[in-house]
Amino acid sequence: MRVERIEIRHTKMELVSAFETSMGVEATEDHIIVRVDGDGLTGWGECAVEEFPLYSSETVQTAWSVLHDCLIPAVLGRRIERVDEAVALWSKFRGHRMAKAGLEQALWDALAKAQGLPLSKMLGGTRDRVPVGVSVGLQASPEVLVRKVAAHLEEGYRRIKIKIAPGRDLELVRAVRREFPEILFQVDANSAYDLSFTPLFRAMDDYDLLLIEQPLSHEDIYDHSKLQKELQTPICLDESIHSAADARAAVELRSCRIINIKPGRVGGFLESMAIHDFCAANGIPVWHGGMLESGIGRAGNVALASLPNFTLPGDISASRRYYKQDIVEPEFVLGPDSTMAVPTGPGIGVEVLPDRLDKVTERREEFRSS
Ligand code: SMG
Ligand code: MG
Repeated sequence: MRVERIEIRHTKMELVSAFETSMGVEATEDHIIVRVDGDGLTGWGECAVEEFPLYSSETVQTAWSVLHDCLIPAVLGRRIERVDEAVALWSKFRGHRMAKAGLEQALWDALAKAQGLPLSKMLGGTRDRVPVGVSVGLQASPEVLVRKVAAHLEEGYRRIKIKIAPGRDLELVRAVRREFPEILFQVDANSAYDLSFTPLFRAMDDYDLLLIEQPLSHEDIYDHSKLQKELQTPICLDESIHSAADARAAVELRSCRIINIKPGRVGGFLESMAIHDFCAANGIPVWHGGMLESGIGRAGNVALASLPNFTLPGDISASRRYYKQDIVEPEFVLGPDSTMAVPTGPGIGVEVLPDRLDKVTERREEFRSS
């Protein structure tokens, strides 16, 4: 296709309930939606950036600037037949992986539509339903958390992840495990600890956790190898893995036994697939993380999670768990046995609703090839 027009929008969507983690609390979610047009095709993507550099160093502002100054000029007016051609055009620009991933997704969507194929098939997906779970933020007390978990189990989620933070950890794990002895259960620290907390994590070995996600620094791989040696519970890395090279370092150092893949964090689906394949070849299970995406990003996440080595349930919940109204149709719903159906229509397989998108748009800019 010839890339004739690209539009970017800063969107702000109100969350159904505020999400608290060791990094802070958020009540609204800011992202960038990317639209690419060419040869009568339209592709959509989402940059999973946030308002502030808390989870990642990228923000709406940094991604906007890099899209505007570097990534969009690299592809606008060009003929792109395969996504790797676009990635080659912008690979000289370092970092800014969430910005790249949003534009990459829009190109994948358009190119999949050009072939009449669902994104899942383009990426090498092999399943029509993917196992999913829910990520529960920090709550006012262990009792409130237990009630919240009970409500999600009632909705049909079979895997629960809770957020932990220093001083709000073992007590929460104990409370949830006591109430629900059988559930698939894991924790996410979002980098809030250091090695001095090794005894705390060792104590978590008694609670049959599926994994402990990103206990140490967001930039660390080495200290995680020291911690993993002390634990029976697998460590799963999230923030520290930005590329297939990072995944290789983490696996060779034995810093983790499981990896969380988010296309935004690693720069897109191509890099996600490289991590997926490396992990598959090395006996490391992967699962799909979440960045509270709208239905546009979620459609991409579900497609990627249909690849064979995504064997653990993803942080991919129903649209309603995040937003009163999604900006796509059909919205994502929880299916039987805590699974979600992989869209089967061409591209991302959902329709973007223009009025809903307009309603949540804070700023918009359009680029046309001459
Ligand atoms: O999309 O369901 C979701 C959220 C999953 O916990 C989640 N994401 O570290 O894994 C993680 C966090 C990152 C976002 S917190 C602002
Ligand atoms: Mg995480």
